[in-house]
Amino acid sequence: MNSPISLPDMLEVDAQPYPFRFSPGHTAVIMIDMQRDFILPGGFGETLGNDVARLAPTVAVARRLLDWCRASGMLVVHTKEAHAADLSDCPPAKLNRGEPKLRIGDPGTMGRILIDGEVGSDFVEELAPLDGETVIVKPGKGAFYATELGRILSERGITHLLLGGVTTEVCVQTTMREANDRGYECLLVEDATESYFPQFKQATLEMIRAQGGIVGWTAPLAKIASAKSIA
Ligand code: C5J
Repeated sequence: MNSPISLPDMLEVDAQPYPFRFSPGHTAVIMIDMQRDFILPGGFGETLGNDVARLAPTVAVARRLLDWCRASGMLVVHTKEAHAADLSDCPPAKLNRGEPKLRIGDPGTMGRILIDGEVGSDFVEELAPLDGETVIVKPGKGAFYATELGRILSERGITHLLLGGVTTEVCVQTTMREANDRGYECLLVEDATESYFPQFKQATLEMIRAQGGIVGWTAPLAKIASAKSIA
């Protein structure tokens, strides 16, 4: 584990649609659903008919983002979309939607699809949480719905969020919109997020930062890593 380095009180990132300012001590990184079920063959993403290989390159960037945030002493939060073994937290509308090869709870090559505690629902190895980091298990797309996330952030005095993870237009965007409505200033790290549909990723980035940042900001990791210290 990296030892915390001393970072200035306020940083400015060259982001879109305009510079994003944040204090690492009041900022959390939220890494959304970097689970085998979405990233590896045999999981939930693939059962829905998606080409999961599209997500693989994001893993290394997400790791660099986490490491930068860890080194800055920021709060690190990992989310996973997963359900109780008895499916009591999975509404029929979610369970029965579409015509997947396997439904949530069915046995797959990595255990039962999208069930908490199964191998498939766990994080890819490179992005495993470190001791003491916060893990939120969420039954929905948004990380605030039916979870303790809001309470945890507010107890830690968090005002700003950096977001990454998968998939951009589903769980990541939903969480960013939930956070925006709760008053958080949010930046989505462009290359630390990915979608099965490149056009949906692009549209999401544009929607977020349109109209003067109606949902928030976006920037690639390189711009975060080269954030300027400001007085
Ligand atoms: C999806 C997610 N795509 N984590 N979940 O169903 O974005």
